[in-house]
Amino acid sequence: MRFDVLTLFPEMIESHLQYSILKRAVETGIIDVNTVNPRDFTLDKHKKVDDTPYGGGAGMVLMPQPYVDAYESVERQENSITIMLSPQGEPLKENLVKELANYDQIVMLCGHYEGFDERIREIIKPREISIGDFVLTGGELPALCLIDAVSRKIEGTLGKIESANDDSFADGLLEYPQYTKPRNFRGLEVPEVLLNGNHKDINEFRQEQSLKRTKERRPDLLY
Ligand code: 4GO
Repeated sequence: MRFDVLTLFPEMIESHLQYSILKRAVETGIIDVNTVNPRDFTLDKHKKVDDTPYGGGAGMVLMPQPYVDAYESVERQENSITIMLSPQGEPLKENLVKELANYDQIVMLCGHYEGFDERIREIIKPREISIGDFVLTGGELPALCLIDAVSRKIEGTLGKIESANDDSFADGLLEYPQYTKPRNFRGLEVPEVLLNGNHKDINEFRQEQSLKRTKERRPDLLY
């Protein structure tokens, strides 16, 4: 899977890939992340990427030329999708993450400041995706969330593919509680059923706990 990220702050993307599971995925070639900086495509000597909004109002708007030229410089593979990270987008859910994991290339547009000149959307026609109903200063953190969530669906990224099968949302429910050593910590015991090696009982217990948790915390997931 190849990710191409259009961003004015490429270090924000690169720094996140230096740790843990994503670092290993990059090293083993399971994912390949490239950044393109629209500032490198500006035509004026001040390398200006934004300007004040027509009609007035606060903040700065990203100009179309650097973004569109940066976008057109990205070499496109056959099975590729372009995504704009924006609070106005379709909410990112586990099913969408799975769908995106089927592409060979994901091109992402990260904005900053007040957002994009509308003509960037009109020309590039990206699929617009949001990681939640809140506004951030830039699209880089959402892009990283997407890279992270999609990467862990790709075979070979996680140690065992089973570790993704038990995730929250994998079966539409929240994950059951997990325990590790010691058996007693500050008087709190690990549930007995997890210690007796009876896998039928263990599965039943976990299924019950998943359902209980989902009912309490996210009843919206059940209907
Ligand atoms: C995406 C981008 C929030 C999200 C963003 C989100 N804020 N909820 N901010 O996924 C254009 C300028 C959008 C800043 C960007």
